[in-house]
Amino acid sequence: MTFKLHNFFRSSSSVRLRAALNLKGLTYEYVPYVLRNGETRTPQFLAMNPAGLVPVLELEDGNYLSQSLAIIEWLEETHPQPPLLPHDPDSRARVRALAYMVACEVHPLNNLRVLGYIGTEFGANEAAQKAWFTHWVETTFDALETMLSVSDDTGAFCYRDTPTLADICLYAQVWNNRRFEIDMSRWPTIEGIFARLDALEPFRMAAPPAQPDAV
Ligand SMILES: N[C@@H](CCC(=O)N[C@@H](CS)C(=O)NCC(=O)O)C(=O)O
Repeated sequence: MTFKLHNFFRSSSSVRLRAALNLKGLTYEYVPYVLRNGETRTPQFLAMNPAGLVPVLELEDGNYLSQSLAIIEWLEETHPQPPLLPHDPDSRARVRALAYMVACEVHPLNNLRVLGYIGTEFGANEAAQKAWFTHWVETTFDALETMLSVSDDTGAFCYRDTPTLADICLYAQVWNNRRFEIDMSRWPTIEGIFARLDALEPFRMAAPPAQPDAV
């Protein structure tokens, strides 16, 4: 199966999807968009995803999938190996909870259009936008650090010793944090997990600097 991945090198939801595709050994054609130039607001892009957001995964049959977590769950169903979720329901719920903490509680408050909106509508300058970004990262990363540091389920990665959906979301968010120079030493467990993920080829190759449109 040949996929076309409509995405942007620095987009953390794109990092998530690239990591999932790489972990499952799936190849894809890389189609880049420059978000700041409005390239996801064109009629052609909106026909693929009316929300005007990357990533979009174009399938061989011409179908377009949007929302990184929905796409990753689709991959999990259609290409189950290696699994990105544990087997038993309790563990799956834990992994999803860790993943959603990043994907639902940090990222939506801190993405480009939100930072742009608080800038244009509420006069938040660069320093204020950074303070906003940092606040929402700290709020959830403090909780994540506690959840990960006290649990016997935490291993080399968020759940034992094999990467899961939780690691995919965490890895992508830490790259975002780096852009805003967030001090990661406040969260030693997360810092350790990130370093171990970053040593793995499927993650390293999904990271922003490894992409063809990286600047
Ligand atoms: N929940 C969506 C988030 C998608 C999203 O926010 N994408 C960002 C890049 S990470 C985007 O396209 N931003 C363009 C904009 O904010 O205008 C997902 O997981 O796919």
